[in-house]
Amino acid sequence: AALLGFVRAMPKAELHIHIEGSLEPELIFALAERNGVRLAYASVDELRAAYAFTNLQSFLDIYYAGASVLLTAQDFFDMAWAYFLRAKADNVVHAELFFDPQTHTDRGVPFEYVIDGLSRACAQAWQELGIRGELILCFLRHLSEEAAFATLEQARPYRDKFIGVGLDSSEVGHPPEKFERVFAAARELGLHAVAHAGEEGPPEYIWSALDKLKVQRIDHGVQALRDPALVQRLVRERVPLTVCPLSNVKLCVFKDLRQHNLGELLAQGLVATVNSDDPAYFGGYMNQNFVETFAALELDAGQAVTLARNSFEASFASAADKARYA
Ligand code: ES4
Ligand code: ZN
Repeated sequence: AALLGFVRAMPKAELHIHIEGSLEPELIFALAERNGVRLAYASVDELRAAYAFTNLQSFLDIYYAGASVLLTAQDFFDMAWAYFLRAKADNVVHAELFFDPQTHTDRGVPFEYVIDGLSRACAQAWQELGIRGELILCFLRHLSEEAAFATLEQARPYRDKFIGVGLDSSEVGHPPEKFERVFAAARELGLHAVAHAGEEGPPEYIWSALDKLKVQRIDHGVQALRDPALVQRLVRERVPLTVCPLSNVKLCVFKDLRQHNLGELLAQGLVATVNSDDPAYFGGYMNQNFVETFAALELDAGQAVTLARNSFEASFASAADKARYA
């Protein structure tokens, strides 16, 4: 209807997108061919058929396998450029891209190739598409604190090419406090800090992301509603939640989109945003997330405006860019 046209056309910021999760099956096969990488799947259709997930871990296993085709700086550029073209189609004007260097450096790909390809795509997105693209380096929480420190050390010469650090991968059993010291070191470098918390994990992980990692946003955070004192704090401090509705359904956090708590998060005054997470795996990019969620939860134009405003408020855009989008 008219509402959905309005939602599609709204300028918006995307704050929770794993760039490796934008790798479409067709590009996985094209890069496998180009690089002589052998895949465990015979065809695009066979690979797509494997995208039936029961929880976060069942997804991560396939997501890391897909990323194995990325070898050169050009591969990282091509992946991010394809994302920016999709972002343009959805009127995303500002995007903060997560990347997982350890997924690549652990396979022998130099950190430099990863950051060079991604940062060249960000520069071209601004020049040719008018989209501001920024990079956030994520530590894999299933790996050690020591490995995270080694990654931060590798990244230091490229400090000007990324704006922050994040924390992703297997949540349960890997609480934020495992990375307290490495986040302190990153903040010491003037980097922004965010963390996945309360996707599958308990509200306690949201508390420790705030108190131990001193993050500025919570990625997902949908489990916060289980803890009223936590909600009160998030509302009072206006801590944004980067919510990913289609992701949550695909990973069985909610049984279906009509069960999703986005409407309730907004009703309680939380600074919620809508994002795609891993769009190639979860059924769509930004506008697909908006349109399906608005239909399922019967959200209105006022909520659309709130979500778009929240996305810019929650972003790490410059004051000048925020003023332009306000
Ligand atoms: C992720 Cl959905 C999700 N959760 C945690 N870590 C991730 N890495 C990529 N997608
Ligand atoms: Zn995520």
